[in-house]
Amino acid sequence: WNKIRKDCESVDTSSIQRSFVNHVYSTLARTPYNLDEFGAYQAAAHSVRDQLIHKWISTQQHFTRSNPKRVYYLSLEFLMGRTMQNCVINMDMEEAYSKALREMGLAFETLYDQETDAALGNGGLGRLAACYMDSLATLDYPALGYGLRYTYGIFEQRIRNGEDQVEYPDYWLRFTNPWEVARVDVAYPVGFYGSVHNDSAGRAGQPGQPAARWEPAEFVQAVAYDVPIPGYDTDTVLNIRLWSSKPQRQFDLSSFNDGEYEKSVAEKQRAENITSVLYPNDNTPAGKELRLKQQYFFVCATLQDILRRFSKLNLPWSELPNKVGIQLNDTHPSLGIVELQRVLVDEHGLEWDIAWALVQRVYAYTNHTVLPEALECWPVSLMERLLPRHMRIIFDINLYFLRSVEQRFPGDYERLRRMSIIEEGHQQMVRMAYLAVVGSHTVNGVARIHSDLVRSKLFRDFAEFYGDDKFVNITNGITPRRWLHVANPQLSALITKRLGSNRWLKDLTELSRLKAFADDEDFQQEWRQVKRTRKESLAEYIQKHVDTAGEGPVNSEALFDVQVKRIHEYKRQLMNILGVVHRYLRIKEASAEERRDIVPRVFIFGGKAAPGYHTAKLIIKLINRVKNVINADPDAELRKLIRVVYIPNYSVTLAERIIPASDISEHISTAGTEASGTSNMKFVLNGGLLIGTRDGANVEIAEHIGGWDLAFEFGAKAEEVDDLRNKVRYLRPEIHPAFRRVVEAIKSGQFGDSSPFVNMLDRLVSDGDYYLITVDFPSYPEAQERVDAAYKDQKKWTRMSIENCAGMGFFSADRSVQDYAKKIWGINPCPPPPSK
Ligand code: 26W
Repeated sequence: WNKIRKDCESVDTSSIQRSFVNHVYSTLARTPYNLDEFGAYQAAAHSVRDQLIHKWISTQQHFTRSNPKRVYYLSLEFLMGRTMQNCVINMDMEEAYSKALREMGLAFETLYDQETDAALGNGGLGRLAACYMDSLATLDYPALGYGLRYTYGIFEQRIRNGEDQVEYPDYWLRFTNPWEVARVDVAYPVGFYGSVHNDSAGRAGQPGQPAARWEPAEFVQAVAYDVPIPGYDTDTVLNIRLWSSKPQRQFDLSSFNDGEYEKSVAEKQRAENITSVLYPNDNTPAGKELRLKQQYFFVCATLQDILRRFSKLNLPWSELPNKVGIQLNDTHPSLGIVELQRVLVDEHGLEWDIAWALVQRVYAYTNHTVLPEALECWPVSLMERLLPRHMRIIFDINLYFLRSVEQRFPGDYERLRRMSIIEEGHQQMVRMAYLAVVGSHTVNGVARIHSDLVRSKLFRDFAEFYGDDKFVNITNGITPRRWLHVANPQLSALITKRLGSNRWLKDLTELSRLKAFADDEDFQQEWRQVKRTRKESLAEYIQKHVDTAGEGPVNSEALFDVQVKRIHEYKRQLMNILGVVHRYLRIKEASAEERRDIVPRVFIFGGKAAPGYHTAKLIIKLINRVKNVINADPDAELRKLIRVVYIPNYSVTLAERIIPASDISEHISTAGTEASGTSNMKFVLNGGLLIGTRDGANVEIAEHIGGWDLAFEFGAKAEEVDDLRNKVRYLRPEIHPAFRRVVEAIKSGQFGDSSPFVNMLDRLVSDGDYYLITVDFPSYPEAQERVDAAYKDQKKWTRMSIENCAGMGFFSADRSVQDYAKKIWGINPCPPPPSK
């Protein structure tokens, strides 16, 4: 067996060719005569998959033998993007595949474009999970990701009539998925609804004797699909296990015999519904029963899997926290806390207190937002119906917790009300964030300023109660493999050439050695050449794939100004487009002489709005209206100076194209609202500069690159925001004339019928400017002027660009996961033994 297996693993040219041809014939049932590009991609993908699976099996065997503490990363989102190129690069097989296929007359690199994104996530949080899996694998950590295998990923966005977002289903599994392994042998039952029965003593839910029996009324099955994740420059291949819901039986025999065929099919449908669609909400809970079902389905199956692995070790329960660490990616999987308590108490007969101490030592919780409307709360009534036993356990957890608070702060009922996991009101609600805090040993924010706000504002009472040690910061990071090496091979090659090795791909702090060349004339030229190439390639994409209404190609000599991210009021795309209008009006009135001094700009927007988020959709409409008018301005000279592009359907794959092409990118959230941001890191890593507020990771990026002299900062500080909001609301300070003029221009109909926008704009200039656009506006165009001035001096600009990139070492996801491993999980790398 071993000898034959070694043979299968070989990646010399002829083995690759044999494997490729074999997949063309026996996997695809095709021949060279009817093999199109997509078929060639599929055969290549299957061949790469074979390689992946060998290493993956070895890794899993090695983990089982070494038996270290493992960490389980629970996330309802994994925004993976494409896989094939990332795989061959991480496994160092790109050249081998390229050569093998080239000899057969095929260009391997052109096949990458055939792959559809795996887009099982909304934005930052889902992409972060994907980056962390790459880093965990690269550093050989014994980790496992868990998620859901949605049949439909994040919707496809199209722009209708040149202005409105419309959503189309993303049926990404249409042509089967070579990057997963169906595990029909790994399946667990998951129950819903039903009733709770007291234990024999009849004291269910009572302190000291809380065991009870839950009899669910409905069962579905969770079936595992495994997605292998190769590390870079290591043989470690980790796993993301995604659950798919299936009916418990193919059909209900009794109803089938009763002739109720339709009913039995309906039951199957209902089961499959659970993992059918990713909720497209970013930062606002859907509040739907199906979403709660997804969450419970997820944690129920995951815990059965984790506990089955633990039970094979034959250890006492007290060992659980020494073998299992569970990281909750936001509150979405926080029912896992309740489920573990239920299993320990009801199914394994542990004492409540003993079980609860174990639960708290197992879980840790990452918070990704402080926006109040984004915090998940579930109605008690819904929870009671869907998960009656869990609801009782939550009440008990809350009871014991509040008793302990009362002990510390006797008689402070106001405090108890504030800290209660159950929010009282006309409808009782479960505050999932509080549940997550109480059930975890550590809570972390995702950038320093964010973690400070988490500790001092969002969970202030909890920090006071538990002490500050429970609340830590782990600044987000990104994988330099995908976000520099794969996305920008030109820059990667230049950096490797200059540093003399590609060690920086595993130790990103190596980039700091680039500082020495920031003023080097030759290096500067090559650096600029890379950026130019990438801008031309994006211009080409826009020309080919974006509806530009015959406006002609964008000028790749112009400054590319990019804002790509989910559309949200707090991210202030509205302020950006109002700034664009301001600039447009200024150029319109400028003399020919003044115009000679203006730096030409292309404003590039991209991002999806949650389908039910009215204001976000309105912002998309406004951006496109402004775009349509500016790009069609009769003044051809003006059109050379300003251009607006909306790139539809922003995705991981598009990000890989757009980010390397940016000169400046916008991270302009109201201070204190963006937890971290991660695209800011990606842009800077690719030599783009930032314009931004003192928010999220912007603050730390500025520090690491050498201060705000190397980035363009503006706007109110987080500490000032509360006062400013009150001021705007109650005192109505004078609105800046430039801002008034912009609003008037839109209201006058200069960008078409203004009626859809009137409300949104009037709110800004009356008392509804919650995100302080009118407050930050004057300083925003000012910061843009500093950008223009800096860009005019190309040497200075290039130096800044190099210094920015050189400072990015800290923002590698490798550093982030090492922080988690040390500060939260207490796990060590488990590298594969050297192969014999
Ligand atoms: C249940 C509704 C819902 C859905 C998603 C609430 C909240 C979310 C996420 C927390 C939204 C999200 O992706 N947050 C982003 O997380 C990134 C990774 O930490 C940060 O970089 C972003 O600043 C943060 O907005």
